[in-house]
Amino acid sequence: MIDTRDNILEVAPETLAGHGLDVAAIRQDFPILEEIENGLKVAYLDNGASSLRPEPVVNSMLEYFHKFNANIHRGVYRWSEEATRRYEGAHRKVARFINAHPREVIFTRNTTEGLNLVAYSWGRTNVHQGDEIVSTVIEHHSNLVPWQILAAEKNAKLRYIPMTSDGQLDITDLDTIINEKTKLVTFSHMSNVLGTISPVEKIVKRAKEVGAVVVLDGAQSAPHMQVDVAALGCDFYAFSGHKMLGPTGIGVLWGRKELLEAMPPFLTGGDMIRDVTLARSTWNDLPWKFEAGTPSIAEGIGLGAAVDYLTNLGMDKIRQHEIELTAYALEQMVEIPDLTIYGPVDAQLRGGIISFNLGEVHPHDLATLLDREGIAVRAGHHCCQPLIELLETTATTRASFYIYNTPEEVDRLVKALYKARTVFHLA
Ligand code: C6P
Repeated sequence: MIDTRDNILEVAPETLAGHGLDVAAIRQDFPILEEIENGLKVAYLDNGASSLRPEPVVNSMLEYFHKFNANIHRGVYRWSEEATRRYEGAHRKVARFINAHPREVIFTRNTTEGLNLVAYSWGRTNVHQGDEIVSTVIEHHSNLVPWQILAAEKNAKLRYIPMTSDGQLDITDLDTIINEKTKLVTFSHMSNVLGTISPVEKIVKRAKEVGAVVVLDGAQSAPHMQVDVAALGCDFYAFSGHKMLGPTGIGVLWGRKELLEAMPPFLTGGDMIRDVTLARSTWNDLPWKFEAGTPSIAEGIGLGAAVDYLTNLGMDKIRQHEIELTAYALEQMVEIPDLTIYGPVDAQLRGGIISFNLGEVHPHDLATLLDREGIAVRAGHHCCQPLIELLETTATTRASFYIYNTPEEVDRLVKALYKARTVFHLA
């Protein structure tokens, strides 16, 4: 079989000089922000659900469609070779982005698929009756349901790290929760409801003491802070392209080479095999062993462009921008009567995510009112039903920030919340 995957290293993206983010310049790359709805520009504060895409990302995908649209790894003609080069190049860009080896970077559809891959492939091989799996009470359903199914299937026990009253992981009893029976510890790097950043170092240290494998759900952290998987000390790290300026339909699972090599494949079929006879098959090298079938080619290329864009801005500057914006928002929001804010009030302890409730007003009603003011937020349980129950509510409204959000947009949110107090007869 002809196989044209390449070993070309893309040129490292240059770093822009300067201090802080030039938000005005960034906004120029997002023409959607100029769209007018009901006479207003939209303040897009639903980045926790999905980010917007800048022109370089859109253009990188258009270029594929316009100039070298073809399947990868198979054709010896120029279009296919170029598509292969760009798609593989995106693996290298992502690898650099998280300080990993490209062979350990598997392109998936999203975080959900990455976590399921670990649960099915690593989990079903390594978790046995009587073993324990440790997760936390603040997890997204994507980092909960796969482990519930695995535990039920294997007759293993699922244990949870609890939460403090201000929405941080309570690691007081970590040494008991993670013990000699623990095979796997899995938790979100940053909560999508509370914004809380997890104490990775402490949990990883304890997990390693008992020889457990550590899975990090990076859906909310990879887009917003510098991630170095080697420094984090975890074994798997999953995230989604669409929350970090990339397209939907593409995500990443990073895993340690030794673990990935020892694991059976997750999905099987084309491209993930080395040799197939009627009797048996052998598997391709990493990462292709875990990328069965024709992948999301344009989306992979788009993710590569997104990573370039973020790298050019600088992840530390992005984090700093979000800390400032969150602190500015919290400072004003704590003053709003009847507003309950979930999670720690210190912006350093959280990402750019703020969940809240206004008196007894239903979050969907509040989100609808905010929409009329040109503010896009999410309302609901955010795919975290157990956590929402622990917060003793049924849903929250959530504002989540990114590189293009401004203090003026925060002011609009705050003003609209005061207006909501009047509309809903709280004032
Ligand atoms: N959270 C939100 O609005 P997918 O859907 O596979 O790209 O990501 C799943 C996922 C996993 N973990 C965390 C911490 C997440 O926040 C998400 C996605 C979105 O909060 C959609 S529910």
